[in-house]
Amino acid sequence: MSTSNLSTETIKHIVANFAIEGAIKATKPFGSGHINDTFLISNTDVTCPDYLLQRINHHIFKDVEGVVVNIARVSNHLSTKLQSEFKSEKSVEQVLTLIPTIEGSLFLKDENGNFWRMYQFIKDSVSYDLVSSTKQAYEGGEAFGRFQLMLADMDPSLLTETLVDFHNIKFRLTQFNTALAEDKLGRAKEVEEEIALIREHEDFMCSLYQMGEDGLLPKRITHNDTKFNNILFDKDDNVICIIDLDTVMPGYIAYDFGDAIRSLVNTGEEDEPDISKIDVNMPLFNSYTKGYLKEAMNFLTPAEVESLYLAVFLFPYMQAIRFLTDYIQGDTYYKIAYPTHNLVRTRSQFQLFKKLWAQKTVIKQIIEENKRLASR
Ligand code: ADP
Ligand code: GN1
Ligand code: MG
Repeated sequence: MSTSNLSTETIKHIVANFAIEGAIKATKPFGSGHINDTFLISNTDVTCPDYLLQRINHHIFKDVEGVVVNIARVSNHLSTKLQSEFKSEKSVEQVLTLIPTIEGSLFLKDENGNFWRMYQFIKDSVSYDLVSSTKQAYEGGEAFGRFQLMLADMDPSLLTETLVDFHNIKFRLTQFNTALAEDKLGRAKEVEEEIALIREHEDFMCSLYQMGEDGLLPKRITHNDTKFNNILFDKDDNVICIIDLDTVMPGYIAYDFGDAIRSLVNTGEEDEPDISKIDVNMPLFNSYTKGYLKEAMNFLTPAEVESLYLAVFLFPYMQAIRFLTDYIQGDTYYKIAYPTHNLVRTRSQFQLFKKLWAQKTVIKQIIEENKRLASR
């Protein structure tokens, strides 16, 4: 079901279950996420907050309670940190506020079996699908670095691994190979070039996984969906809040670096059909890395720093495989706007990967240089 199938009456009926202040003025579909459905609930009372209602895709997030408990635990930890040691540096930074139901639960299961949760809406904020300035990139890098830093002393075993193997490339390759073997819709013949590209780079792409298997990378609490549009900025491009915490769980820190870079450096949209528009904006890469390492060098091990480079290539490659797997399987995972949407997304991500791959040396140098600057 898409957001358009949910009537205003249905949304109002759902909202009535949550402990909101004021009264509903209007409801409207919001955001551009591929998995959940989001609605902005505006308030008649200007002294009360607006709200963001989300229907959680429970076909993907099967343990909804685990998801919201993870979010609540992480948000509490971040709030405590921001109120104490981090307060003096950046007092504007905020944390997501979950609004409980009237019965005190962090989510609602409705009579149709749908799952809902609500946040306080952060006013006067913007998020960017396409990044245009090095200031945005630097601030975003710093924010994700601080996010990881503030969580570095929280025990990862306090969180449930709600999506097991989410960023495990071996698992993604197995899923892809299974889809290809079944080839339910006969789509494999359209993607021979993409299959060849996947095979060519498989070994390199498994090297981050291998570092983990070899015990070189600690499991920490990571965000796992660090698309750049999951950062809310104010009108002066200062970060207000990191959002979309559905996937916070134990992971390797390089996951968050790789996924942020994937969405940040691309000069085109994630689903740009004209691949000639896709290139790497290297000044943005440099600024993000600078901001990120300024914070993250406070806790990263040398092996973790080394792993960042691998993630720069792994994330567009793995994202392309995930889109392609969904295309071959018949588009059951990501929302699509037209029949070949997942194929277009695949090609656009592979183009980004190729452009990054062609600049391996420069990418390595930029990480090294910013590591040096942050260590001074
Ligand atoms: P999805 O998983 O579908 O990407 P998000 O949680 O990222 O869902 O929310 C979708 C969009 O809603 C975001 O890109 C952002 O623009 C906006 N948004 C999310 N949470 C808030 C919030 N608490 N306050 C204001 N805007 C928000
Ligand atoms: C999904 O919901 P959204 O759009 O923030 C996906 C991410 C992908 C992203 C690609 C739970 O995120 O992993 O990187 O699409 N989330 C899930 O745009 O699969
Ligand atoms: Mg999002």
